[in-house]
Amino acid sequence: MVTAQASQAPAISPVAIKERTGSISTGEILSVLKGEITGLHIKQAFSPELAEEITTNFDRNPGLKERKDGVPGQYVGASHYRRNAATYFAEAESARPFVEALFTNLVDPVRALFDALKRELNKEAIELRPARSEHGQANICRAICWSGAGMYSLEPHDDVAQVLCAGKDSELPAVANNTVVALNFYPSMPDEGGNLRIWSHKPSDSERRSQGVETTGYPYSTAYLEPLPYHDFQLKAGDIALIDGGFVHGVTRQSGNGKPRLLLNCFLGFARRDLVLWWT
Ligand SMILES: O=C(O)CCC(=O)C(=O)O
Ligand SMILES: [Fe+2]
Repeated sequence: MVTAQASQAPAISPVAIKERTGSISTGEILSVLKGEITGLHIKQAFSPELAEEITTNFDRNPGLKERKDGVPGQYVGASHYRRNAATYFAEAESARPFVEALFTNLVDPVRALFDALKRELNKEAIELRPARSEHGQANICRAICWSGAGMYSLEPHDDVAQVLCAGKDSELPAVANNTVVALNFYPSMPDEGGNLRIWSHKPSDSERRSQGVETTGYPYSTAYLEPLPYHDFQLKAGDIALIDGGFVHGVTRQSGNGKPRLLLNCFLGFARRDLVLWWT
């Protein structure tokens, strides 16, 4: 039975991590999109003043809601997770004014990144645009505070299962043939905890099935992940992190001064050689 047991152990995939301080470059974003870098952490990538103003706009946002899809958190915007294309894009359309209100009178740092990436990709005849359908199109990002009460404020998961299951009428499943990149901006962080943890494991379809998470990618158990090495990104307000969302990742419990952990997030990836889509 040794062989049967060995085949159940999660496969280890090496992670390539890059961490530095400064402005993010479009070349680095492309390296994550191409799968050359697994995790990119840019410290002090946007200003503390901008970070604080976005956090205030989140706290006061009339579109702030509690998540009701089994993942504990408060959010502004729309999530395609466990939704079909019609529902997701309709929600994205109705949430748009609230997402825009996060950036009232500010230079939106997420849009600035996409504008720069778009110029770079256009030079290679690659289009960059939001995912869309007859029901609407994706917003630039969503804003979320995770509120899981256990060891993780966001349980370990992968971002690919939800893309594979986005529905036949959706543009998204094509992206799962390539790297699904999660793009994360952190406007507010507690002094301790709230690390983004990435495990050296990119589950296959059969590994997902063995864990019963083939349609959601969420959550992977502590027992399943126990034998695997991991890397913790220790984030501060003003940081940006990009990861290959196919790798299992989660957010450690936060402690410290009670400052909220606020995330601006979206996903992006190649749907075709000449098309990069983003969605939330
Ligand atoms: O909050 C984070 O750092 C990660 C968020 C995440 O994994 C997700 O939104 O899928
Ligand atoms: Fe994720």
